[in-house]
Amino acid sequence: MKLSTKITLGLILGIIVGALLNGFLPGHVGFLDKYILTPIGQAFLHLIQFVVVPLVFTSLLIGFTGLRDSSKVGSYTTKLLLLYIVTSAVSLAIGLLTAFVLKPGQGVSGAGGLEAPKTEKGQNLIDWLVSIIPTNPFQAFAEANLLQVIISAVLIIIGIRLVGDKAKPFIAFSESLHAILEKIIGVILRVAPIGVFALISSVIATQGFDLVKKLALYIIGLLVAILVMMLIYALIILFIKESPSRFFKSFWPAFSIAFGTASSNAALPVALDNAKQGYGLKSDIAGFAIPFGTALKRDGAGILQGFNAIFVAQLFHVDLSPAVIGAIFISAILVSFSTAGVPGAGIIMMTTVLTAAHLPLEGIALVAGVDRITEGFRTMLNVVGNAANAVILNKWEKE
Ligand code: DAS
Repeated sequence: MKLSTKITLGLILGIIVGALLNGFLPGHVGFLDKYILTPIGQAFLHLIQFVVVPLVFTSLLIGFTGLRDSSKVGSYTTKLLLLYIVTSAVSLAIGLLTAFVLKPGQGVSGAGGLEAPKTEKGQNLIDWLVSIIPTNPFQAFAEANLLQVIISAVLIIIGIRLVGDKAKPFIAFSESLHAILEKIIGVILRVAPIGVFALISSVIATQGFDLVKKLALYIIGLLVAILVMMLIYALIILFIKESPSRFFKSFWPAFSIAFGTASSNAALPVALDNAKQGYGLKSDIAGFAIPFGTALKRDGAGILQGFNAIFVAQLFHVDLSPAVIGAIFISAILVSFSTAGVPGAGIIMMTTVLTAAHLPLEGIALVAGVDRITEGFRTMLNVVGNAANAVILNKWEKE
């Protein structure tokens, strides 16, 4: 059986088993989740995170040191940023529109009495730009700060180009490390079906469904917006004369791991493999675009922030003036670029958007309870957007 089929089976079985546990063994769920499902799921997440940082570093290094034309680094970065800004604006607009049309916040009783969970206040743009420059490459590696790892790699690549022959042993070492990491990924992926099974069944088994019923329109609205954006990507791929079905088939292992783990970072090693071996992207493009997108590109997070802000405004009967909508739009785009690729990151960033639009933070407490239900889908969209933009760049470069 193919790996992607096994992972899909793991997901489906996880949903069924989780629902059965939730429905028929509610008294035992706590024990089963604490001692079996969560440890297995976390162990799998740790295994896959083990390869992320060295893999990003070595694939960038191999990709760019192999290039004759060093201006490619700048050209890939500019083109990708341009694509990201346009597609992120589209996804955010879809999130806002869906919330305006479905009105998920109307008729829901407010979050009165609930306290907003502790969330971080986001940085402003200039602070953020300064913060992505690493002061210590080892710290960037140790903290798995992907943007800093990428910038460290680019600086080292510049050094390698200037040094010439003396850098050859370092490049040979990186190539060897990269080959080893690829083999390790192959081994880890053999247990992926069990890992995603444990993660998904844990989510469903421990979910309280009263809140889900109360916020049904919120959940449905988010899922609709995510689906529409995925369809738009399928259309864009068709438009550039590539095959959407080949795209979704080749990247399915990465998409399903994103869904199961709710972490774009965890899906990165698989996405990289799918891009090169599965879809056949040019190796230097895949090696740059996939890590770059994993660090920056989050369509699902943008949709979440836009949709959620309108939801909170409806919940607390706040008038949405053009100035408020503008504040939501700009802050949500920036937040989508700085949301980490780890579970729960979207919720942490909500404060920034709500504060920018002067909306009450109490809404976060209400939606935090159902966030994990939609998070798998939005993380999947994050990876879909990342992969699709890499495919577009590949085509753009070919032409
Ligand atoms: N779960 C996240 C991701 O890994 C981001 C989010 O919470 O929106 O992509």
